[in-house]
Amino acid sequence: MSEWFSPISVYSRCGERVGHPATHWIDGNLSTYWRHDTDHGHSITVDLGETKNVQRVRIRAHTDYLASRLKNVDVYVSDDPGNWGTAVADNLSFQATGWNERDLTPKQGRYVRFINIGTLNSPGIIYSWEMEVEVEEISLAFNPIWNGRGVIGSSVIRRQV
Ligand SMILES: [Ca+2]
Repeated sequence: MSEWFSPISVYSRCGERVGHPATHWIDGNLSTYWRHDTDHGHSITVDLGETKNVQRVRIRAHTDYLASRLKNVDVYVSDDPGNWGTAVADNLSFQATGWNERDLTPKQGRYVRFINIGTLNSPGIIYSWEMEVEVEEISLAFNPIWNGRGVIGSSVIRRQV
C-alpha cells in the first residue's frame, strides 16, 4: 500500500529567508512556503525518519508566481546522505497550479535530495509551498532457513507491505 507522506525534517538546504524557512516546504500547510532569494540552483535534502520505498514526488506550484514554477530538478534517494548513487529522476519540472506529481525510479532510502532547482523567475529566487513523496512502508520479517528436516535458523529480510 502506498501513500503520500510529508518528510519528518529538513536535513540540509541551500538557504532560506527569515520568516520562510525550508521547514515550511514539508509542514503540511499549503499556505506556508520555503523562500530563498539567492539566484542559483537551489538544493534541499529531507529526512523521511526511516527507510521507505520512495516511488513518486509531488510539489505545489502556482502559475501566478514564477518563483514557484520549478524546472531542471534532479532527485536522489539514499540511506546515506554522503553517498547518493544514481539519480531517481532528473530534469523534472513542476509548473502547473496545484500539485504536480512525477514518477521516480523506485528506490529505498531514508533521505531524499533535490538539486539544481531552477525557477521561471529571473533572478532565480524560489518560493515553494509544499512537497510530499509517495512511499510504501517497509517492514522487517523473519525468513526461516530450512535444511530439509526443519528450521535451523532465520535471516532478516525487508519486505514491502
Ligand atoms: Ca507549506
